[in-house]
Amino acid sequence: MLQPFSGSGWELIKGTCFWKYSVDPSSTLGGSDVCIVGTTYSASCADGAVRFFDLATEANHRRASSICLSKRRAGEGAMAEEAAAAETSRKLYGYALSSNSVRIAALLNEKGLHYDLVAVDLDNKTPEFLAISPFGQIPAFQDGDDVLFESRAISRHIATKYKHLGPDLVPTPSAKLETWLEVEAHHFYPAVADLVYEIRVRPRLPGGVPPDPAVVDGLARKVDDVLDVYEAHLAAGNRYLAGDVFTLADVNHMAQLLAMSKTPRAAELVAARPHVQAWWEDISARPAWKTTVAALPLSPP
Ligand SMILES: N[C@@H](CCC(=O)N[C@@H](CS)C(=O)NCC(=O)O)C(=O)O
Repeated sequence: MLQPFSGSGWELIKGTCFWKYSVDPSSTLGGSDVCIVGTTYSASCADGAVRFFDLATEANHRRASSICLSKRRAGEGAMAEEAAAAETSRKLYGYALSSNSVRIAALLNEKGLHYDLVAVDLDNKTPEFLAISPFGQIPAFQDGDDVLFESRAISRHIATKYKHLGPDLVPTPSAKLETWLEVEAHHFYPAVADLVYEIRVRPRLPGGVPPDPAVVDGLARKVDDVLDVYEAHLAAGNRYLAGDVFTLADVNHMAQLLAMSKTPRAAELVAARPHVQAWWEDISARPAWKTTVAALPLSPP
């Protein structure tokens, strides 16, 4: 519930607070809590940290509050967790143009976690790399003592282990989240990856030939069918894939959506669907995503 800002008992964190967020009286956030400045929230959490949230929707208010509340409940433990996260050494084995590697970079940036990118030469896989990625594929990830391969397992691990850092990307329970994580893996990714490969990758391989228009048309039709389902889902009142909050399901799509945006034939398929296009514009405007993309040596379409 949004109420006009009344002033008393509320600390101005930055600029002017226009609204205050009212939560269950038994679980108030404390003196300063949440305020909005334009479309930016600042939330003063009970652990002393001030967090910022984007876009002034009521859903985001709820989310900002629950993040603060869970921080507060965790108390000292949460602060120790943040300190431990900051000290953990992380290595992302991959390379910048692998969309499965970008998936992980995007998530680490959302969580504000430092990592070192270890560039892998896929033509000369070292024993060290094969020891942590037995199928010889990137990405692989070392997170302190945790070693993982398979990008979706890595992304789930990061989102869960660091649930309370940055945005909570795995709110539970969430039937939509579970569903759309699987839709990405089994419908969206295979269709889009095949199309992008045919147009952008195959012609650039040694001895590569220009894309076959008939093959491209067939692959584009498969992407069309998949995106029709997304358009209907988003048009049915879902701002994000899991509903009204940005989650891991959205993050997992971003690297492939970026590849589509750099591939005119694929970008047209997104642009033709207003809700899919609006969703992409929304999630790609996130600061963490901009940081991710700025680090990529992207080739022109
Ligand atoms: N299911 C794997 C697929 C990983 C994958 O296909 N990686 C590609 C690069 S994006 C790769 O390592 N290719 C080299 C190879 O298979 O030897 C994941 O999601 O991590």
